[in-house]
Amino acid sequence: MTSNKRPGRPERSLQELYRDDPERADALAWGRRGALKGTALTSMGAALGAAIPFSGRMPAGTLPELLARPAAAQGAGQPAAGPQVFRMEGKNELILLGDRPLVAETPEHRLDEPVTSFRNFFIRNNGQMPEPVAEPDAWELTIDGEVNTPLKLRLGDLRARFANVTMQLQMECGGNGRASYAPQTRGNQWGNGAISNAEWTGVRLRDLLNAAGLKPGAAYTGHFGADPHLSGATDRQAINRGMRIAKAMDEDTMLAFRMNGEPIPHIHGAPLRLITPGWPGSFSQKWLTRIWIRDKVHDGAGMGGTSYRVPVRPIVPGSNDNGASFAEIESMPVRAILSSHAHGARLPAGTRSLDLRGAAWAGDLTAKAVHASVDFGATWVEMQVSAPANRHAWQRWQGRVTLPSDGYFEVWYRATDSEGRMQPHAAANWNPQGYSANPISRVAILVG
Ligand SMILES: Nc1nc2c(c(=O)[nH]1)N[C@H]1C(S)=C(S)[C@@H](COP(=O)(O)O)O[C@H]1N2
Ligand SMILES: [Mo]
Repeated sequence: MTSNKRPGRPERSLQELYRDDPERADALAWGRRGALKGTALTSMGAALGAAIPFSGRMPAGTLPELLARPAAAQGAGQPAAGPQVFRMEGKNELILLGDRPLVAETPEHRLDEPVTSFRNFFIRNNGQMPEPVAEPDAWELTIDGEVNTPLKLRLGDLRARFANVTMQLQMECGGNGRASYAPQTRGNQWGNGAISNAEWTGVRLRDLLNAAGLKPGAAYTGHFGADPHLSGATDRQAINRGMRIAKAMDEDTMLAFRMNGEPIPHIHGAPLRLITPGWPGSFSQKWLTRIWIRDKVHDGAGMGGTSYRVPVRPIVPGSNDNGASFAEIESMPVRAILSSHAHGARLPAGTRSLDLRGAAWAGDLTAKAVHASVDFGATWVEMQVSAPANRHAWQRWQGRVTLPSDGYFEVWYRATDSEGRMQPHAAANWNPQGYSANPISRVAILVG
């Protein structure tokens, strides 16, 4: 505590500074050569509660993750500093991001099941919840617009008339990872937990579209659900998105009526929902009542402008842009989660290896590799990545890393997609609504 030119700052304020002004915090805490200054090292060590064995390998400008993101944000710390918890019968505690509409994220380490259970399934509503129906088989679905024979089908008929298929399918919110954007964008500040991989049973959308007969001009779908708009206005949709016909005709795009072998839970879209795997979750309309086939790009709620659209040429982070020249997000980018260890986990003194596991996925592609590092990215260990259960299912990964001593470590983990694209070091292609952030993830581990 000798060569510090700053006035005596209590350690807590360093943590606050990291949160409020990371650039200034880094400028104060880090030397130009990327080594910690003595005083800052002491402060950080004290704030973290442990020495940092690999501090010499921390790239300049790197915030210790436990300071930037207190462990309570993943449900592992003290409730006082933590986020609001969402409790619902049958579910583990979720992280409440919003209550009107209801938005709740799964803590990343809870996504440790190969098939995501109801207990650990995230929730993203844009409107109010519709009333549950007494007779699911009487639920009606309309397919109209650019078709030769409009269809009006009851769920019972739909199930009996078309081939039933069962698949594990990833469904990820387009805003997953949004909290990693700097500057912060508007929207729910998701960490990595807006991802699911349940086993869905239903019928292929393409079978229905073939039965209805697409007209030559059929270009897009438009999806309608029974959930009322937040305002209660009956002429407005809570969300009303649509996709290119090619994705609607993909053999994995499903009208689902069962999730993990049971009727779909009400909150996840009972009795009938779309599952459009690998694309933003907003394409997976819940409480589905109608699919309108359009002869042009659908223009409902959540379409156009900056909604689910990202710059084709990067824009200045934080700037305004009406999104007119942006492109629709289709296949989601490659990403990995770590489910074996919670952020901020404390392990017994003497622990010298970590058995890591998690999941990886890459939209319509697959993950061909996952690497993990415990020395701030200086060296990486290749993990074993399993094949997906079927196309559009996530892939589980596992592997072991070794530690040289007790202390503060960070597990960095990143996936590479089947076309060789790797998760970037920081959230890229900043956009006003914060979609498609997939930077390398970091989880802090304290040994001893
Ligand atoms: N009818 C309807 N469908 C919807 C939504 C909605 O608000 N209403 N939200 C969408 C969004 S943005 C996502 S990410 C997923 C979330 O599905 P879940 O709540 O089952 O996790 O549903 C999509 N389908
Ligand atoms: Mo979403």
